[in-house]
Amino acid sequence: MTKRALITGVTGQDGSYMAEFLLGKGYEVHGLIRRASTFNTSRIDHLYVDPHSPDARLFLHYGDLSDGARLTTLLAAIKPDEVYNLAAQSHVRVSFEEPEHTADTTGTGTIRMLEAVRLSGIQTRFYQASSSELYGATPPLQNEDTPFYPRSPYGAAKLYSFWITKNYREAYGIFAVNGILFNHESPRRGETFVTRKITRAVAAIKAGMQDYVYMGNLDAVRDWGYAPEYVEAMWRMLQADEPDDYVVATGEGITVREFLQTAFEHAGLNWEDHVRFDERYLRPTEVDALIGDASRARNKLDWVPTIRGKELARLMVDADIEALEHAGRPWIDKVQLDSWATSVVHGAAEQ
Ligand code: NAP
Ligand code: F7E
Repeated sequence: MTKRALITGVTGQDGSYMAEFLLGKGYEVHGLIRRASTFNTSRIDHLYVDPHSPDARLFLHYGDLSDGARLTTLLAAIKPDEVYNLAAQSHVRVSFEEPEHTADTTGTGTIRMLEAVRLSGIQTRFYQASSSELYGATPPLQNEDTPFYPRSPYGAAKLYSFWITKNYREAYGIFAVNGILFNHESPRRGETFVTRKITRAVAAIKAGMQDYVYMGNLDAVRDWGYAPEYVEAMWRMLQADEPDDYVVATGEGITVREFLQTAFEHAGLNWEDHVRFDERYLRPTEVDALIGDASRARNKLDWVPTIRGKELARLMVDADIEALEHAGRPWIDKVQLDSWATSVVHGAAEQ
């Protein structure tokens, strides 16, 4: 029997890799997308097959985590075997500017999804995208027993989602799991997260399109892993015999400064010549250090990461240099090239 999955946040970094992964496993994949005035499906366009075709296995549905009635109707209609709740306002700095919206999407959105599962009465397995931001001020190493201390509206919203997922598991017997994922990146990472901001800037500086990139706190330590490996961990959680919560991390932390240095050096550049400080990128409360202990995932799910921090930096620099070279081809409209440069320099209200 073909398995059916529903992915919220299918247009995001993780959602796109998850769709790819599940299609590769023979699943029928349904994705929730938000209506926008411009196309927002660039990360999954390569997976799309006209739904009229008998070969189509990816189906997209309009919806929003703020619209509980729509989520309930969709769950009942699709009857998925597995739900991956990946949608969220996922930017920590932005959550200080839009705390209420973040609470509504990243927090309350989860209860709307869980209610949709409960009310549909179907036996679906539910994955909640929890985050290492739950640990916040609690120092590393962090594992499933480490106390939570969130440091942002984003972290606080994810804390609610973590506990309500656990509560629905205990109260209603739903196979609901939390993946407590540490930072994970890729060439598809949103352009305003620090890794991608850096690797895009390296590509643009190398190409002579800009001279500087403006950054905030370079002392923060993060445990950066590779997103395609992390979506496999999510899937493994839903294949387990019993529902549980799992840390997913590489176990190695490096500073933002070390990531910068590695990325610039990989392109033959000295980062100190090109990086400037802008306090705009500081946060009212910072998370100093996140390094995860993923022993439970290794022991129970047989999940082991292979790509970490500095290797990831090099991989992402290569991808952004190549992307820019493609954008610079003569048959591409110059406007596209300009808009790349402009968005790197001005950051399009970047964080
Ligand atoms: P992302 O690239 O920012 O993607 C977020 C997705 O959520 C996008 O598809 C976005 O749609 C969708 N979305 C946002 N608000 C929505 C709403 N109100 N209704 C429906 N969809 C909405 O995030 P990601 O990096 O893939 O992360 C996936 C999930 O894991 C998120 O929940 C994030 O908080 C969590 N997480 C991420 C990391 C990490 O390091 N990447 C670590 C731990 C946890 P649009 O494309 O239309 O904006
Ligand atoms: O910041 C510092 C910043 O925005 C990492 C999300 O996926 O992972 C992500 O949250 C660090 C922070 O990610 C800039 O202060 C310095 O210490 O890439 P980031 P994040 O806040 O760790 C967690 C696990 C999630 O769950 C989230 O969804 O880098 N930093 N200078 C900067 N950060 C940004 N964005 N821009 C800067 O200029």
